[in-house]
Amino acid sequence: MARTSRDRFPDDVISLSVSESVSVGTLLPLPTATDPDHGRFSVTGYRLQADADVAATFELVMSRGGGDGALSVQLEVRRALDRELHDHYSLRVVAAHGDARGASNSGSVDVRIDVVDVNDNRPRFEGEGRYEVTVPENLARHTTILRVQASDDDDGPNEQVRMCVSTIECRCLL
Ligand SMILES: [Ca+2]
Ligand SMILES: [Ca+2]
Ligand SMILES: [Ca+2]
Repeated sequence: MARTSRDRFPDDVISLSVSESVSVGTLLPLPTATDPDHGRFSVTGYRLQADADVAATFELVMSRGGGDGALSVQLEVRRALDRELHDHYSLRVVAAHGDARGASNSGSVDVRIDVVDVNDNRPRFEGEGRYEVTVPENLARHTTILRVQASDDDDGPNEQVRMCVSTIECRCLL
């Protein structure tokens, strides 16, 4: 029996979104490839094509279940995500089959994983977050005596900074 058909995924490219606060061990669903051939030429496994960093972050988990015994595949999050370090990952999942003569006619799907931001960073003032300024006693009213700047590593509304002023200490030097 000659192999005549490619293993096929429903789409060539898929996109997933996952929160950067996702727990290690979380499983992300992937589409299952189908193979028009039968027997030893059916889909028997999946393998990951990715660089070392991606491969250390995600791992394929295969299971065979359901009434038809089809082999399903999921992506397991292997280590904590941090959107501020990596906001997306790209990898390829290749469907393997029973024919050991090579992968030239295997099907594949390219997966893009976007890491969704959570508000896990506080605003930081430039410098050490401590400012000192000396002003003359006859300073004119409404004179600008200090400018401060703060930034936040998060994204979108999570990086917006709101400032207020409070008096924490007032010393009068005689
Ligand atoms: Ca983070
Ligand atoms: Ca923030
Ligand atoms: Ca964040």
